[in-house]
Amino acid sequence: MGRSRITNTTGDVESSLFSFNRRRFFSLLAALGAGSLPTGAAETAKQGMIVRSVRPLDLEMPLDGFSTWITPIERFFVRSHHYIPKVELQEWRLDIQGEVQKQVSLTMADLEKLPQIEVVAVLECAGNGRGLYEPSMPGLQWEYGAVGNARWRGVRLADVLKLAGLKDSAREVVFDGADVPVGKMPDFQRALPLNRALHRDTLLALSMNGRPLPLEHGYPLRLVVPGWAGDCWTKWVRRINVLPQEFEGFFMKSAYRHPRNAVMPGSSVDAASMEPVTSLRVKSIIASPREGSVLGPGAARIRGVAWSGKDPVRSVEVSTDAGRTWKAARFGKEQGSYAWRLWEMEWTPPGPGYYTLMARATDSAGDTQPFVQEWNPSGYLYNAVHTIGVSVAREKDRQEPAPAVSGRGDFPPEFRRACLSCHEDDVIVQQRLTRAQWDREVDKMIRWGAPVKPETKNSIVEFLAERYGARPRKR
Ligand SMILES: Nc1nc2c(c(=O)[nH]1)N[C@H]1C(S)=C(S)[C@@H](COP(=O)(O)O)O[C@H]1N2
Ligand SMILES: [Mo]
Repeated sequence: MGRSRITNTTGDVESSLFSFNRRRFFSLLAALGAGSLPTGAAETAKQGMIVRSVRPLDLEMPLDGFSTWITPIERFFVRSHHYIPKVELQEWRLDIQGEVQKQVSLTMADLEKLPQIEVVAVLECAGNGRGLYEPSMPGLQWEYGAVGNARWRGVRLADVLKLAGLKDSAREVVFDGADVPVGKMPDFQRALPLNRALHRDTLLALSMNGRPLPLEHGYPLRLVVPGWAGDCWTKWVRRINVLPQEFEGFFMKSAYRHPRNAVMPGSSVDAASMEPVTSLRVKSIIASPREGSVLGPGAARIRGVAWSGKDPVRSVEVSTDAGRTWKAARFGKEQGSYAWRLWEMEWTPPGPGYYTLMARATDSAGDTQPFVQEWNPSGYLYNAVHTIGVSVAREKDRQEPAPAVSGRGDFPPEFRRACLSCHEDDVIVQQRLTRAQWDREVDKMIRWGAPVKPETKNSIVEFLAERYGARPRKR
C-alpha cells in the first residue's frame, strides 16, 4: 500500500523523503468526512471520548462507558496505527491467495450470500492499561477504556476460505487491511494460526450493533476473533494470504509479543524470546462510583463489568475495605460466551470516611486477577484488580468528579516539522519516558520517516527527556 504522508495544517510535504500523492491526500480528506462517502461508510460522531491521538485516530472510552451491556458505537474505542482508508464499495474485493486450490476475488455481494452468524464479543486492545504500568513504556497511554462489547455479524472465515479451498501445506492466514501506512511505518498485516482461522466463531464481520460497520471500525469488512486481543481483529480486510509457514511481518515478529513469564520491571527482552499475544485475560472494571466520588450516607450501588478470554467469567467479588473482606457481586442477566457481564453490589457504608473499593473477577478455570501487575516491555494485557477510592460524607451531598479530559501539548515550533508531520503532539505529551527510551523512540521515528536532521536529533531527545521525562504520574 502507498507511502504517502501528509503534514498537519499546511499540507506541505517532505518531498525529499516522500512522494506526495495528491489524490490520496484528498481521498483521505474525504474519508475524514470532508467529502461524500459511499452509503454506510461514515465515521461515527463519537461522544465524550478520551482523545489519545487525532491523527491517526485513537480514542478511549471513559469509565462511565462500562455501564451498558452493549457498547454503543458512539462510545466504542478506536485504535488505528495508520490513517483510515477511503472505501468504495463498488471497487471493494476480498482477494484470497497463497496456499489455496484456486485464487478467488470476492465482492461484498458474494459474502452476503454466505450464512450470516452473530456473536456478542468483547474487543479489547492488547495495550489497554499500558498507561497504568510502572515503570512506564512508550506507546499510547491507554488506561481502562480501550475495550468495548459489541454485537458482530458476518460470515465465518472458515466458510470464506472454503471458497478458495486450502491446500494441505496451509499453516497461517495473513490479513491485510486497506489502511495506508503512516510515513515509512510497516503495513498493518496480522496472521492467525490455521486452527484459530478455522474456528467456528472467527468471523469476517459486515455489521456492528445492527449497523453496517462504521468506517473507523473497519468498513466494509473486519476480522472478529472472539476471546483474542484486538490486534488480531484486522479492519478493512482486503487480502487474505495463506502461508505454508509462520508470517514474518513486523506486527507479528516485533510488535504484539510478550514474555511468557514476568520479567524484571524496566528490562528489555528480545522479541524472538517472546510470544504473540493471543487470549485476553480475566478482568473486571468498576464503572460506578468513580475514583474521587463523594457519596452520601445510606445505601450505595457498586457496579461494573467483567470479561475474560479463554474461559467464561464465573464470579466477581467486591471489597470495600481495601481487600480485607470480599463479597460476591450479582450478575446481570445478559450473557454470551465472549461477551462481558454486568455486575452490581449493594453497599451500605458503615459511616462517613474514606473507602478503598476493589473488584476481582475469576473465570471458570479458576484463573483470577492479580493485585500487582507483573511487567512486560510493551505494556500488554494489564488486568490488575481495579481499585478506586471514594469518600462517604455525613450529609447527603453526593458528587461525581468531572470526567477525564485530554489536552494537547504546547509543542515548540522548532520541533513541529520533525515530530508532527504524521501525527499530532497528543501522542507525545501523554508519555513519560527516560532519556534512553526517548532516544530509542526518536530513532524509531526516523526509521519510520520522520524528517529529523542529524544535528537536531539530540536537542529533540533532550527536550523530550526534560519535558516528558520518567516520573511517577498522578492518578
Ligand atoms: N487494518 C487495521 N486493522 C486493525 C488495526 C489497524 O491499525 N489497522 N488496529 C488493530 C488494533 S491494535 C485494535 S486494538 C483493533 C481496534 O479496533 P477498533 O478501532 O474497531 O476498536 O483493531 C485492530 N485492527
Ligand atoms: Mo490494539
